[in-house]
Amino acid sequence: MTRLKQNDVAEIPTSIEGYDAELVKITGCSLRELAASAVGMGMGMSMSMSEDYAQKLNVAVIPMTCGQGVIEGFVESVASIIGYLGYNAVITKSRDAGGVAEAVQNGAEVLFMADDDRFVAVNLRTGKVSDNGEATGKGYVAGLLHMSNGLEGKKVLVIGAGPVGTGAALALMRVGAVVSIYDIDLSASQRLSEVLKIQGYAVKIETDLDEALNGHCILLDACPAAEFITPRHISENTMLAAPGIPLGVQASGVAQLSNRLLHDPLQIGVATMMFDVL
Ligand code: 2YG
Repeated sequence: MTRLKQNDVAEIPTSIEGYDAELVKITGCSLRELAASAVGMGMGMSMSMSEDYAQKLNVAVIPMTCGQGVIEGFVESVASIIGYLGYNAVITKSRDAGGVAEAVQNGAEVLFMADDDRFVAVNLRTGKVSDNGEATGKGYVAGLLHMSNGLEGKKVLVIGAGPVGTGAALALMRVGAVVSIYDIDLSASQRLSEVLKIQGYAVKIETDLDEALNGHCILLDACPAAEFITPRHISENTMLAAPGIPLGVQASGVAQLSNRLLHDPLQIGVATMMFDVL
């Protein structure tokens, strides 16, 4: 998982409305609709749940100083995304254990916190836990589903067999996509293939990235490499879902893809985590 930098998240709180308008243009869904569909909630249930639920539900976002420490703007961005969805999100004054204690004492029901390895949301009342990697994978598949008017029987290439790629592959199998996996580490692809086989799903393992990119129009970039997708991999049918930073496609490719590119540093993952723990 790539560590975000301050300038990856600095604008999120002030640009969330514009971001959502862009998301509607690309997927036809708002952030709330997309996250709700990612966790299998019909709009009715999630709207009603989130309407009356929103006023009451208290969410705390807790800065964590361990490892490489806090990222300037990270908790502010997480809180602004949750607030935009209609929930009461508060950043704790204290950090780490003190922040957890403060959140619980102030009656928070859902906690969001991230160290260098895990970014989780926990629902103290139900015990539900949502991991950012898996939630991001699910959220981006929901986006692809809306962008492609259904993925049943369609070939999708997942690049990266880590937490995001795993969440995405599982969500893709559930909607009937024909999934291929590429990871620079073949054993990671094999492990993911095993996980999916246990759940009754068969995937194809790709061993040559260039060949795999040339053989697929629907791509889900779940790997930390930058700019490995070049214009010659992109046709007018190419659709790219690219969660997080860095973006795997070169600037010229971004222009070619225009609104067939779904990409953000944090929003879809956080919004899906929120609905995941409701
Ligand atoms: O509390 C803080 O400010 C820091 N302890 C947050 C550290 C987050 C580190 N993780 C990442 O930057 C990413 N894995 C977060 C999720 C990326 C979403 N695609």
